[in-house]
Amino acid sequence: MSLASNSSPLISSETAKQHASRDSCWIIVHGSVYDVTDFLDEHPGGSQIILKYAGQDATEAYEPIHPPDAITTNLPKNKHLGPVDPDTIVAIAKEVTEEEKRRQALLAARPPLDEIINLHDFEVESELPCPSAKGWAYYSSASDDEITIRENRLAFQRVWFRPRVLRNVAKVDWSTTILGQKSSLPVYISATALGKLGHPDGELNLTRAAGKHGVIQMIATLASCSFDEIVDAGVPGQPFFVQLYVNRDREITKRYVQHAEKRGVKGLFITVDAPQLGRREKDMRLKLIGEESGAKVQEGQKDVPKDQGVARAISAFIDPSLCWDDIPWFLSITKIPIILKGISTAEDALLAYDSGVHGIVLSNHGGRQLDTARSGLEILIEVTDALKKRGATRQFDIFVDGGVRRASDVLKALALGAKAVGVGRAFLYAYCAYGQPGVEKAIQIFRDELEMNMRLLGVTTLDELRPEMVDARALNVHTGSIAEDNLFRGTYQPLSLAKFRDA
Ligand code: 173
Repeated sequence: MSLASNSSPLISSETAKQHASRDSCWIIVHGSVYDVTDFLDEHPGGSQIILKYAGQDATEAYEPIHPPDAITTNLPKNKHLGPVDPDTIVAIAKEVTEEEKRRQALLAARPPLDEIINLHDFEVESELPCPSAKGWAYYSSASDDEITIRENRLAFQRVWFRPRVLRNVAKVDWSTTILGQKSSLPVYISATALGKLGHPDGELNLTRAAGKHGVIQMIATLASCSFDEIVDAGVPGQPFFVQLYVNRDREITKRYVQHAEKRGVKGLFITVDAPQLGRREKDMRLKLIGEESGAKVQEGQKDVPKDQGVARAISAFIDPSLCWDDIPWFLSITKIPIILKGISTAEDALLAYDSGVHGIVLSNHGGRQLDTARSGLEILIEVTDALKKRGATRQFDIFVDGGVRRASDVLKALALGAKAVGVGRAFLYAYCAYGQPGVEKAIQIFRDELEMNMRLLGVTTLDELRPEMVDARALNVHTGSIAEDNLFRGTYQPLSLAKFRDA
């Protein structure tokens, strides 16, 4: 749908084509023509990527990386030139790209969904239909040597169960409340950005599955679908959380938060572990935003080398000066419960408690930020100990994310004091490969595994979980061996090094 005024005359695509230079650059997005000449140097992804589409329809390249309203809100009204004449657009024959042909062939070759029996399966399969190898590289990559992303799995395997028996587990119930909201699982869908790189419907796959099965979705600031599109796609009363990257311009952040509050969002998860984005080398090597990108990492900074990857290119607005002193301001602008996402030590957990926020997520951002940071699960023990020593009595929820792929992982985290856990990639991969039914299947897998694991552990409700039900003595011992044929190993691809050019 075009937001340009209905009264604007139609612009032929031939006319648009004549504005294909740095001096006069028009592009077509969602059927409307925009004059982006003056915006070229301000584009966070650099000017080259826009110039590649100068005079042409840029919708396909634009869609996965921007919310639909990004261009209409960022560009002054007088640069919205009007609707393109649809007859002239049809005249431009659209070629099916090699990439799209490859994706279609891979989609056709997927295993049927009923052959997917665990969450690792999605991780392997989603590589195939991801619209581009570059999208896959963006999602799957983690920082530097990708040690932390692997540790997130390994940590769960250093915790062992101490199951109780003969406890009448005929009926088990794994439902809970998260920030006062009913949830059918002790798991919420954590924020992941740029969903349309993985599936044409992007994050709406999550919204629809979550609404149907009573699971809570955290909406990413940098989702491909706009915040309102996602909330509008929910069933009546469907609870949402929102993830927040804090803008250098606090007025923008304030408007975003207050809009979220008006739309009924139930939890504000402020990301605190990303004052600068980690270097994700798979993403950098594939140069998602194009050979010629020259993306700007930060405002006021000259074009950076072309290998920075998409996430860095579009994160220029994030404020690296965010600090503890800002917390009272956040508490003053909204009544939504505030959770700090990305706490990694007991010291910071205590600061968060003292600051008055409602909770924390012990997280290393899926291994995408500081490599060799510890797993959320490991931090959980020192945090619960520290809060106990402090004599903490007020409601203060602790969440954990990173590497959760099994109900047994969830139960370990809950036994050690987490209220619920976040799962990002596994749900994302489920929809890359299978759309909404994939996400529903992932939820079903959690349910099936929770039922079995709770019975075998000897608990009928989640509040019966206790630290004594696990042996976590090895958790902070960062050595030890894992069976070579462990399923999760197959899901991580080897990193590569720079290659010699062919002679
Ligand atoms: O992990 C990420 O990739 C992420 O959080 C992000 C940050 C900025 C832009 C896009 C994604």
